Amino acid sequence: MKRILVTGGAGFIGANFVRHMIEHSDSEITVLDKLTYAANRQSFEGISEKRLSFIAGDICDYVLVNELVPQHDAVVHFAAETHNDNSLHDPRKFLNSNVLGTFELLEAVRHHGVRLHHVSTDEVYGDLQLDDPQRFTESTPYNPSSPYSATKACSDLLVKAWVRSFGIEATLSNCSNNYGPYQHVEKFIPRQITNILAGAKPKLYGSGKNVRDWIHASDHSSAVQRILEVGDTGRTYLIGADGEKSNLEVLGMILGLMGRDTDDFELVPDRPGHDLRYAIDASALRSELGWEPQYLNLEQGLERTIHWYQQNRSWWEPAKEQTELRYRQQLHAMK
Ligand code: NAD
Ligand code: TDX
Repeated sequence: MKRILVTGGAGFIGANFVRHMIEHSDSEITVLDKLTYAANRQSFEGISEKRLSFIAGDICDYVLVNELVPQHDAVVHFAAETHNDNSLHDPRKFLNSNVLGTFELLEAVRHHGVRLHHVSTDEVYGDLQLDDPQRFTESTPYNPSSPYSATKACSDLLVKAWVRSFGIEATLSNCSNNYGPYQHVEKFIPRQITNILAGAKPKLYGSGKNVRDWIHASDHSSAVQRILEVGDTGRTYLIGADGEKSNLEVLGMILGLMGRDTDDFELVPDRPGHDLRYAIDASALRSELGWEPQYLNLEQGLERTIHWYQQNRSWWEPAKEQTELRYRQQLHAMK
């Protein structure tokens, strides 16, 4: 697969994927990204223009999508509105980009006969109890909780329907919570790291008992590459790295690694409808495609991530104030 169109490549995981593919393949990449608040073109610094072209545009733009898709051997679809808290306050954008945008891409790959990989989330399965011995598998029924996860579930179902009804060549993946460099400061881990760096207290929702199953974005990238290269058409692969931790535990690690007391944070009101626990069983990906994650120790991965945010203040500082203002406005609207 020589020419790959990466939608949403200026966002967190898309940028990590582009960097991964530049290093681990000889593909030429085109990024199509609308440059929403979540995008950052600085994430491409240092990448040669011979390997990467950038198009600022919307996946909902029928004309643009139909011009770009046939120029590529595959589309890897990351573009989406991705933040649960935002979806509770302004869901319309989520319907447009996540559902209608995916529809436009599906129609384009159908008409032009191009391979698609659709990137999705474990949140489509809803949540698990803390003591449930089960983890999500590809046969877990869909049961999304938030407007964000409902739109991602909808986009997954569209892809499955286009495979069955029109025979498009597509694969899907549902991944657990990612962390690593280039993640927007609205998300849990970078928000807390940058709060500490900016002299503010970390903010923990509710009791902090909620569990997330953390995977480094470079491991997500290597899994997507493997699926793209050898995955079976029509299949869904769950991606995870056995990284379950409560939010309180993760925050404790960040505080400890940054030389603070582990109780030096603020409890803030909980997210409405807050999913309790996510957990992925990725054994099919490991046994069938031979994929293995490289980051097996969350504390070491967090240490590197903290170092990255310390060294790259110019990447995140411009978004910090606006993000915290948005959080204060959302809290006010909830009262
Ligand atoms: P992000 O918010 O950091 O980046 C999303 C990117 O998509 C941004 O650059 C934005 O400008 C672009 N975009 C949004 N709407 C667009 C549109 N209409 N047209 C073109 N570009 C558009 O998101 P992320 O965390 O990198 O997530 C990427 C994908 O991975 C999403 O599909 C998300 O559902 C999925 N995912 C994320 C996680 C996670 O932990 N972050 C876990 C599993 C799956
Ligand atoms: O300030 C905070 N304090 C806090 O306690 C924030 C921003 C979050 N949290 C909690 C809420 C969640 O339990 O931390 C956990 C992680 O929150 P987010 O980073 O908002 O991620 P989450 O809602 O779990 O969703 C993420 O993983 C799945 C991504 O944002 C999604 O795009 C992805 O699909």
